[in-house]
Amino acid sequence: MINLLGKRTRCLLIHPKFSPYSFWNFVDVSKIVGAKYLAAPLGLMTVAALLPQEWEIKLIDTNVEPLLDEHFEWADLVFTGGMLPQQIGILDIITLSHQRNKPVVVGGPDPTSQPNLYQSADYLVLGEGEITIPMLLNDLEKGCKSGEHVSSDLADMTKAVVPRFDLIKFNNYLHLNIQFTRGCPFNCEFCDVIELYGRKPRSKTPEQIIKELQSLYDLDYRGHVDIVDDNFIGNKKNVKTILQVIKGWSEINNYPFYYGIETSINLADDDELLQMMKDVDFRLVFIGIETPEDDVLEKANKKINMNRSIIEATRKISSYGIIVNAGFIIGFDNEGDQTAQKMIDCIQASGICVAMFGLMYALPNTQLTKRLKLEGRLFNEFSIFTDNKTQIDQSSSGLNFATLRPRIDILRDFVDVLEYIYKPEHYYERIIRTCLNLKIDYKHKHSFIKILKNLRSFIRITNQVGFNRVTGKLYWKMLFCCFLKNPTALEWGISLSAMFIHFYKHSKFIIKLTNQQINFIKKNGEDIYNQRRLTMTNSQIIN
Ligand code: B12
Ligand code: SF4
Repeated sequence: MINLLGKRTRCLLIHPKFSPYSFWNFVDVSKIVGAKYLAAPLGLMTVAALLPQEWEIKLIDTNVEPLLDEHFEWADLVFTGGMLPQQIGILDIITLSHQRNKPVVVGGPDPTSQPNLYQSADYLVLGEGEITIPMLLNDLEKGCKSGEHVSSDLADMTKAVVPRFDLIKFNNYLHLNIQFTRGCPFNCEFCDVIELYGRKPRSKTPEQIIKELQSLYDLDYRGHVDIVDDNFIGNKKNVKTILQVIKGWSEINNYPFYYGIETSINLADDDELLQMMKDVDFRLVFIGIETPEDDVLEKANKKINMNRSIIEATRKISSYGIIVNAGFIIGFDNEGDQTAQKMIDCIQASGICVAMFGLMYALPNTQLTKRLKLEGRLFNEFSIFTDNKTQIDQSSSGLNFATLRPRIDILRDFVDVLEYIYKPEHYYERIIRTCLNLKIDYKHKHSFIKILKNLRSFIRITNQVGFNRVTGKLYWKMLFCCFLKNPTALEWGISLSAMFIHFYKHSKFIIKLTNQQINFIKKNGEDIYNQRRLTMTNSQIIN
């Protein structure tokens, strides 16, 4: 009999695999720089810090290492969880644990959004772990063999713990993640962040943030730190205080890190904030641009993006040495025939290279999903994944509802835009545009070893893209252009060229999947497609 709260409780945390076909799975790029996956599992590292620290804890991220029988044999208790695209993986881990008679605890964003799918877990621990993990521990102490621990309360971030960064091998990842705040003040109809984490940004204190940075520093991590806040500038006053404190700490520690963030586009309105970010070495931002059409934004309640020039905003941010990556969506209700062209113009003219262009996906529990359900347009089982080869993310599984505009038109537009933006000539044109806009004065300096590693990556990238029929000429042209006009941006030019290896492959894969759907609708009609989607997945229909 296992004593689950005994001193020697062995707890195995398993991070389920993401599909290698995902836009975000930079497998090829990771290989070039000697890593295995984009980012570390911050959720499970945080869970680990919330468990009794006298427990023995092991974290297996199946994106970077195999999950073995011996891991299960070692464990008394298994913890797993994650987001929607990890659904199949989470369910598999429940089965594997049960086959080995190990109790399993499940939590994280997808189980919180759709607990009904995970009833086979022994313990469901939903919502924010800071609130519900103590409830689980309490029940374990009482000897409960199963249970559901739910709370819609939001955690007090000033009491948040430092994640257990020591449980992972840093070299496996392109960058590390940390989180300062949760929540976003805006109210976009399609957004699940505000349903899960609320509209009032909650922040850790500057002292907590420094403690986290110091913890990474003490573990000898150097380089790229991604701040995965829902909206880093959700509370601008607060963020300025945080930046000031980070600046002081960075100066003392010789700028060990540079940063990436997720933010809303109104960052471009605040020069003071941009300068403060530059002073601390922020290099990347991810912005949900979604669509360049104001009337579409208005209907989706994404008003913060309206009445502004995306091109100007991107240029402004780049002028502070910060690269803009962005998300774009097609499939909003009130789009028209001009949508695709406007999207292409916006992406091309702004020079955004990392353009995550996907189909609208109604995520569980959003205002959009509720409206579509009321209108009788939401497909049954709209967010159940059963096939991880074709159900990957919003690009492969989007439009999980009956559309107002003919579905076939949206899908054709989707293909047209993807073909255009990831055509080598157009992508490389954007690299040049981005690199020429960047005014770089970076504070973090690479170590000698990192410079050698970068040199090795440069040789690998040049071998792959510089002597390649599709990208060869474009690559050399871009290198010469950057070298002559803005040599400080050369490193970015090379990195963005490396990313194209992935984007090119990924866009071809998504285009092929989408064309199968288009052909089915052409042959059978949209009504038949919609009827079948009520009970079948997209892949079951088209295959
Ligand atoms: C960083 C991030 C990413 C990174 C992933 C980093 C990585 N490790 O691979 C990238 C950019 C790749 C990404 C991509 C996507 N993401 Co994302 N992402 C995030 C973001 C912004 C932060 C995640 C994070 O680290 N949070 C901090 C940690 C501490 O929070 P947490 O993981 O939720 O963990 C807490 C609890 O959930 C709980 N918990 C977590 N796991 C477990 C397990 C157990 C057993 C227990 C008890 C508790 C527990 O305890 C923790 C402490 O409270 C979240 C939003 C958010 N605020 O979380 C979205 C989020 C997770 N992503 C989401 C989505 C939809 C996606 C995409 C599908 C589309 C998109 N938005 O781009 C893609 C698909 C990815 C793929 N590879 O296929 C949704 C998920 C919704 C859902 N129902 O599952 C979220 C919630 C919001 C959003 N719309 O973006 N994402
Ligand atoms: S700005 Fe982004 S995070 Fe905030 S509500 Fe809108 S989509 Fe969600």
